[in-house]
Amino acid sequence: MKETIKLKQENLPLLAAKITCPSYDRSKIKAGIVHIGVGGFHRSHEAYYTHVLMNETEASDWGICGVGLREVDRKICDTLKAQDYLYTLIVRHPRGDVETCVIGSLVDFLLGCDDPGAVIDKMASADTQIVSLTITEGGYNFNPATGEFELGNPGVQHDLDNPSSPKMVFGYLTAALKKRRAMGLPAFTIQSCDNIQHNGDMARKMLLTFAYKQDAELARWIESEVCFPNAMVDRITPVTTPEDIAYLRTEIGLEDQWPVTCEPFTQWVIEDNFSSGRPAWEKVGAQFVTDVTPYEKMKIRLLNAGHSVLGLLGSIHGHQTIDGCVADPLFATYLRRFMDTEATPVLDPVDGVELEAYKDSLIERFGNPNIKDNLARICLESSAKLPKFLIPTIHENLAQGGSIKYATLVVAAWCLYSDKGRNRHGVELDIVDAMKDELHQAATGTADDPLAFIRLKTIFGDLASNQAFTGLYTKMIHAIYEDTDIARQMQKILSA
Ligand code: CS2
Repeated sequence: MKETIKLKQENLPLLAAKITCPSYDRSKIKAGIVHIGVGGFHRSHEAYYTHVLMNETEASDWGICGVGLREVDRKICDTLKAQDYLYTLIVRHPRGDVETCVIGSLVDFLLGCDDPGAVIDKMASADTQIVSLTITEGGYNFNPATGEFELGNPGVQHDLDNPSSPKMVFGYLTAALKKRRAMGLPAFTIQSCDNIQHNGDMARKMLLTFAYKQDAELARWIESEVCFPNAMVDRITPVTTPEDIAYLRTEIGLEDQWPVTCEPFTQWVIEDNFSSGRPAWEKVGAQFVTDVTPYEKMKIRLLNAGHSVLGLLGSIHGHQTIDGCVADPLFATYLRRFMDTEATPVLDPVDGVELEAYKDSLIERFGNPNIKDNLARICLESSAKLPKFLIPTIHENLAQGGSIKYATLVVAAWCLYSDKGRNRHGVELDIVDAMKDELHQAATGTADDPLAFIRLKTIFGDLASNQAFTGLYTKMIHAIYEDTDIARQMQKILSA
């Protein structure tokens, strides 16, 4: 077997002959950013931009200290630590060319469940100017229908009772800000990188609700001192597979236990609203704007919703991946029709963006055959995603008398998916969702009451009392329960 080199700081000089490595001196980097939620997306996006910035300019104040709050984060913590926080980014182009580079912007990692005080101290240190988040849509702890903070969550009660050993992100942020204020340090920026429209405003609202419960005076300080820039983030990043690890071993002779694979496309549009300093990410492709609203709406309602459309319909049909779906002409046509007739009419114009070209590019990106983006990842936590990605499009079209049939079939398919948990061939589906039991419970009522699923108010709001919706939805429910061949139903809708 070919000899391999372990990914570690001391091996970088050896590795530099085989793969692009950081050109900056990592020993001089200070962690100006603390990032909570070091998944594949953070590593292909914010950490990547920051790494390129360090390669190209003097930016040694902006290293990243990764943070995981829970036991499930132990694996990434241990893996990165054993590699001096280095990892490889594998960028796969549609035609097969592959670019690889070692990313060096992560310089530390702390695990909250082991030592909450260490995480709070790190956030409260004078070096930290930004705390950024990729905690997923569900991590914001909002009620999907009302958008309000869920005070009833037992984790919230725990954090209110134990301010110095919190479990949830808002408990940590509040504790760290309290400490900074007491030390006379300026507030840090809280920078959300999740797929939520107005993600900064959402983070602000959730944090303030929590902080007011804990300490009203501190909450008022947070309200006036902390900036929460809204941002649109984009780079398709599938789950790392054993093949990715094997690829580096055999092609490069590099031993990396947790690389990240992603597509070549990347975009980051950020509102220039920071509490203190920020990296000059605009030098490496990020766009700073005064209002991110049209960009984020366009991306969430077309890309993320498009993913969910393919994810749910494709899962029932038996497709495995997003590129597998768009290689199927029926699914590709259905997706484009959804985008053109339902998503686009409720979007606002975006300066400098031609929507037709944007949609063309999305379908091309989805079709990248070297990005095997599994539908299980796409359908993960649908209960937190659909209320942000898809259901608002239905509401807005209902309000203006627009088409809803393409999106409505997706909701009906979600009911069938939650009810049976199997695809049309009877193969069990890998469903991961914080509301899995409630969704299943509601969906099983469909046989007696076709609207049982959409009566879940926390997700659907008052959709069950909208007759224009329920009439169509009921028909679709009957149709797919009688004939689970979802492709036939899609075909019928396309030709109606
Ligand atoms: C996906 C996103 O989670 C999802 O459902 O739509 O992770 C998507 O791949 C990213 O937002 C792309 O930027």
